[in-house]
Amino acid sequence: MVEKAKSGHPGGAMGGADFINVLYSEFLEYDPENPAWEGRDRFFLDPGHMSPMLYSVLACAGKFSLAELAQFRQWDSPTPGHPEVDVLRGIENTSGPLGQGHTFAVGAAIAAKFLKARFGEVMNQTIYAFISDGGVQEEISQGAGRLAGHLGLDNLIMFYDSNDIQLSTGTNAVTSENTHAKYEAWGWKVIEIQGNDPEQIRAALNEAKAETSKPTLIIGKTIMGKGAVKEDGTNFERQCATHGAPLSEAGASFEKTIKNLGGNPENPFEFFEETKEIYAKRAEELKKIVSEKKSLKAKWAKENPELAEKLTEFFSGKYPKIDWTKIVQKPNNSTRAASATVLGELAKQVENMIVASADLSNSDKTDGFLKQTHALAKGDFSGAFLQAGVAELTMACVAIGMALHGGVIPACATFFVFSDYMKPAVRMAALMETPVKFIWTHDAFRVGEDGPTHEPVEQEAQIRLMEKLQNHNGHNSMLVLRPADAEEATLCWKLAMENTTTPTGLIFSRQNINDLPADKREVEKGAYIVYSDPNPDVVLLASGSEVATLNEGSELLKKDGVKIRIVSVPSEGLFRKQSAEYQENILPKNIKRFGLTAGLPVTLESLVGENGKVFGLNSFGFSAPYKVLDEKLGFTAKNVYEQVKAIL
Ligand SMILES: Cc1ncc(C[n+]2csc(CCOP(=O)(O)OP(=O)(O)O)c2C)c(N)n1
Ligand SMILES: [Mg+2]
Repeated sequence: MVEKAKSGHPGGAMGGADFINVLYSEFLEYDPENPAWEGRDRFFLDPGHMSPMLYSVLACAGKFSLAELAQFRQWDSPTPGHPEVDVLRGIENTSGPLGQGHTFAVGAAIAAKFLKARFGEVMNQTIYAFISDGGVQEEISQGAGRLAGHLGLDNLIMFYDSNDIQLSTGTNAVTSENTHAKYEAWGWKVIEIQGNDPEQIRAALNEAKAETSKPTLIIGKTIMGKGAVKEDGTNFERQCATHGAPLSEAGASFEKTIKNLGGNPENPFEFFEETKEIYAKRAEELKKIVSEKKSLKAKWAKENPELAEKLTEFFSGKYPKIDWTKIVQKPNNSTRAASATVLGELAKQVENMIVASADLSNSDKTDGFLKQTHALAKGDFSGAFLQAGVAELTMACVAIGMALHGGVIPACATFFVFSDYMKPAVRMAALMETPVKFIWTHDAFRVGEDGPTHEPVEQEAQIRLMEKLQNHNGHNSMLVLRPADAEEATLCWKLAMENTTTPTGLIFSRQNINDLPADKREVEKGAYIVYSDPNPDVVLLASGSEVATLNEGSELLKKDGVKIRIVSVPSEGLFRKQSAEYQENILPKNIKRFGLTAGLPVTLESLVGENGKVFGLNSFGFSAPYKVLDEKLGFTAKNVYEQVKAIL
């Protein structure tokens, strides 16, 4: 595949192929007739560059044709360079950014435990992960390893393709850690094998499956570029050069290598007879395994009709039934506290929601949810809250893994400034169209005394870029909502729950906000008129708590006879999806605009345009009580008045 594409990564895939072949032909339980069957085992690949290995076993299992393999890395082919989630083809996750794939597996294993605690044996599955040297080195593996060990995820089996070679060097150039001891210290069972020996792979997988209290790491010592030979027939294995270049380019002979491996260099795209037999036999076995599991489930469903209905509902991925009238907000509250009110009700009404926090539950107010449930713990997955520890990227990937598993609705929370630690995962959630809810509180410099390290400035502009990036379905790849008061917070949460096709970011304030005078908050349009005089002279627009500041400033402007309109923009991305007519109604072209943002001015510049002005923050901020910062930085009614007067 790599040779034909003239690009790709053959070496790692050649070394890892033995493991994945044994896994798919003997262990992984799935339904060949119904790839989306919720009870299937899951396989999560971490090193996406080893995609040829995955596409190949999936081709053996009938999910790809040889012609599709030959289209590797080409325009519009189902075999892109790095695999992209496609459950119908057996691909559970998009992989490529090292470290994330195996962390998704940890999330999936948590979701599986959560569901098993509620539905019993019908949700008994094994989650497999495949990691390589790169993934082990990525910092996120610390979080994933810690959490999996701490929670005793005995349904998780991870194979470590330990070929001692990475992209530009041998691993010995960068690490001398004892990976075996490290995972053991985290509470894993660790087995070491020769990773190209099918007997040892089989034995290790059986041992791992029998484990009942810990996740298992199988360290497989594998051979990079297994079987590669040079033109003169001498060995060309364990060469760094085969990591990322076709064999012929790396210094091996493609023809001789194919021959050495038993293939036909004239026609390398071919199933060997024995391979066909192995996979045909597996297909028969799977039929039996699946029909047994399904009849067990049918019996269970008959005995537990309500549970069975619930299971179907959980896996429908649809917007759950929520009675929003139960949510009553206190006046003039912070939006994080308003979010806690919503979460408290969601905990009661949405039984398959799992909320996580990176050690900030009492600050990010996910404790509103936690108070109605309890944390997940080793041996007890009856709760619905994940204490993720201080590990934002891990938490984000775990939440994504839960969503990929299906059956649960994950949300995760931290301070907005630390969304920086999560951005690579947010991007993957957006690419994979996983509907994770990212809760970010302490939305602006008003964290005050904590100072510039904790004051988000450029974060809103940065995360809103994801609203402008389209996913494969041509939709905004993410929904980003920053509500302007407590009532808007409820409505934004409603939009987040209704959004089952992309991730949602919810940005909440730390400080209290005065309620807006709006009668009707049309947050679903992305922007709406909070207040308007007839024939306004100026439109004041903002998101979040700045809307309330505009409102205060407008009182001073009105005293001067200025006619104003105030617009709240919880989501520019959503607003831009409305009809041109709606957009024009809200922001008429011929009226001057003034934008106020606690973020970088660029956050609002495209909405305000040239015929107006944005007042924002151009620096990292300062350490002081937030009311002092409001004064010093100009986030006051008086400054709004002065700024607006200056442009009129
Ligand atoms: C987050 C991230 N950083 C860097 C890369 C680029 N990259 C791809 S593979 C690789 C190293 C691979 O080493 P290993 O995982 O051992 O794979 P092998 O060389 O054995 O195939 C690197 C640095 C990446 N894909 N993701
Ligand atoms: Mg390696």
